[in-house]
Amino acid sequence: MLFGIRTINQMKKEYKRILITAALPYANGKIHLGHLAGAYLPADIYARYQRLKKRDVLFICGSDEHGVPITITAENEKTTPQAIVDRYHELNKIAFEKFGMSFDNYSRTSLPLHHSSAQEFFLKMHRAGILKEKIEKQLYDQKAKMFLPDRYVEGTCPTCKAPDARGDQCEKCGTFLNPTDLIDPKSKISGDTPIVRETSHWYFPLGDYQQRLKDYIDGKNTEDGWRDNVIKYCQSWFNDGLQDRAVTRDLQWGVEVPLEGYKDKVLYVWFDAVLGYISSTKEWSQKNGNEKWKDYWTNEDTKYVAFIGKDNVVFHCIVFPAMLMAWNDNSDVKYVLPTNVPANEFLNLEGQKFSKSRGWGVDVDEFLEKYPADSLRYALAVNMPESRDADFYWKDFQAKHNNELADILGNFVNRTLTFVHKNFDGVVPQLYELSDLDTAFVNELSFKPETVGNLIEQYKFREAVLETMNLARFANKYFNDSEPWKTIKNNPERCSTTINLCLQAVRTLSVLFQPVMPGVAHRIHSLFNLPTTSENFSWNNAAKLELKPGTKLGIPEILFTKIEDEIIQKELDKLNVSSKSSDVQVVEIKPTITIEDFKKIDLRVATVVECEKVPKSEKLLKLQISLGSETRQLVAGIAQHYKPTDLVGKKIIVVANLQPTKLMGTDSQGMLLAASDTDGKLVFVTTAGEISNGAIVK
Ligand code: B3M
Ligand code: ZN
Repeated sequence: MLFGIRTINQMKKEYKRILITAALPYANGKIHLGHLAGAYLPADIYARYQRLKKRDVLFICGSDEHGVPITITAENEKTTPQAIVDRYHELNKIAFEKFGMSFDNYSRTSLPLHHSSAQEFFLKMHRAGILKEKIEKQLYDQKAKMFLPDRYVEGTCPTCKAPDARGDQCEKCGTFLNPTDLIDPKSKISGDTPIVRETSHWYFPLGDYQQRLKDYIDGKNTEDGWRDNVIKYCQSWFNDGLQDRAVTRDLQWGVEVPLEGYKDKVLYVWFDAVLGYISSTKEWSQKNGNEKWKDYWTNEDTKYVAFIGKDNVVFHCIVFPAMLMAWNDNSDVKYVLPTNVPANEFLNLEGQKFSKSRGWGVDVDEFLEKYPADSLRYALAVNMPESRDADFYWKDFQAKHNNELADILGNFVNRTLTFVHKNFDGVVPQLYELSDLDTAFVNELSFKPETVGNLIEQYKFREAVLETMNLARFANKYFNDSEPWKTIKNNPERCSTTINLCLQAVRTLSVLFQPVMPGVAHRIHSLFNLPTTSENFSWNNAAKLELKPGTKLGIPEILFTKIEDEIIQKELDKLNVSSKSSDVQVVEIKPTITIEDFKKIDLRVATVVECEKVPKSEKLLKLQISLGSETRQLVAGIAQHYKPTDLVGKKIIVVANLQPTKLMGTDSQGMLLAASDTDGKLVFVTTAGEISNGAIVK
């Protein structure tokens, strides 16, 4: 039996076509670098790679134009939601184009085609008796004559008593709330105190699909390229038990509920948004006068990959599949479920979250006015937040551009082409007998497409790009070791062979870098005077020695102009970060440890009860700390940053099981945790709330 199961799992399904979607960004603001690294760049690398594999690919996206935040923005700006979405749809579409996204269609959910598609889904479920109507109590603004969506209500947080908690969540303490939980609620529209009134809504019974959804997710594993964190996240939802979810809202802006007596309600934004993938595909079919959207969506031979950011996992791995199951149970036309949902973690900027309100961001448009899109794509790709959050640092961007793109890739292309023009009249020279060095190089080339391709198939984009850059490194080394500047004088056949192989490698690199840097790839490729669309630009042929001796080559141009320090300093000044403090963050994260490794460290909360300087030491303080059950002495190197009196009474975190030691003759039983900045500043770690001494930190 077990054997049977294994065999089935090991059979790789042959797909005929690949449908790729990337999360539909809200048309409520401009996309930022975090969005690009989260869902869009990985999706684009994947789509471009699959096209180079000559597979049948359709890449779909569009604007998500509904939801309460859009109506709030419109109110704040005294305009209509339509005007807001028109503005941001256009801006984001242009930003994506500049960034090099290769969507086959970029649609928008305010289109009538989308509204009717979403309504069709709702009606199908309603008619099948799947949806349940429930009467509930909700806050109503008598002055504005409307029910208030969660975010339209503000009041005092019942947990931390912050005065301006939102109806859905308190920003201060993070508690998730219902608007009726708020103390002294106020309508954000009229400022009045809302009343509680009954309203009815339609619910989707997500719990009824729990077992099937669980089976669906259990059938996925990391060997198929599913990310561990995505699977774990779903499992935690299953463990909590799936609940009914309301799919309608008392709002004006959105897809109207297609039932008599419900005209003042719309579909919940997430219900319609995920269906935006389908309607965008339908729009693509309409534009092309075909019905092929059905092939992509309803044919079992389709591999459907949905790229998203981690905050969207539940909607793509649980809610959307359940909706599709509900449809499929009641229709002859059956939709495919996502084959994989590669969700990235978040990208932060210089160590802090992107924040529109705090002005902490980098405008994509502005960025691309000043720096090449491909350099940004490369920098984001090699630092992609695949399994943990990552940061964009300006200094790091500069380093990637200057030290890797210019000094490694640019240098190899340039030195090879320059050499050919100087010594071989700009013509691909002959290949003669291969030396051991040549053979090793040809071998290295020949394995790369498969190695890099497998990584991309596994959604390991960082590694894929690192591997590709390693080829450029290897190629530079081959050039150096072969010393063509010497052999041109004493062994022309050797030199000719070296340069032929270097040119072949330049071509290989142009193909393997195409998914991440399409512009650069195109520029390199055009040097060979080969049509870009030919089989030359195919992944499977990438490492073949296809360049024919005698082919005339174009004149090389500088691929990457270095970015000067002053330019980057200006960017940092804009954000108000010193280049020094940004340097420290670039320190590499140490190698991964297991939870077992971590559990060996016994971290405890303690209170400093006494503190004094260690005699004759400038740096050391001697602390008596209470761990609840015992009092201990420890020595900490923080005397230059804190006076003894700064510490008495403070909660600290200590490593309680560190081997005891003596510092300047003073016993120390444990270590205090502190964070240090590049300028040497040290800050001790403390607790955010009341907690007893001896409490375990985990
Ligand atoms: N607009 C949320 C977001 O941009 C949402 C994604 C919809 S995907 C169907 O994070
Ligand atoms: Zn709170």
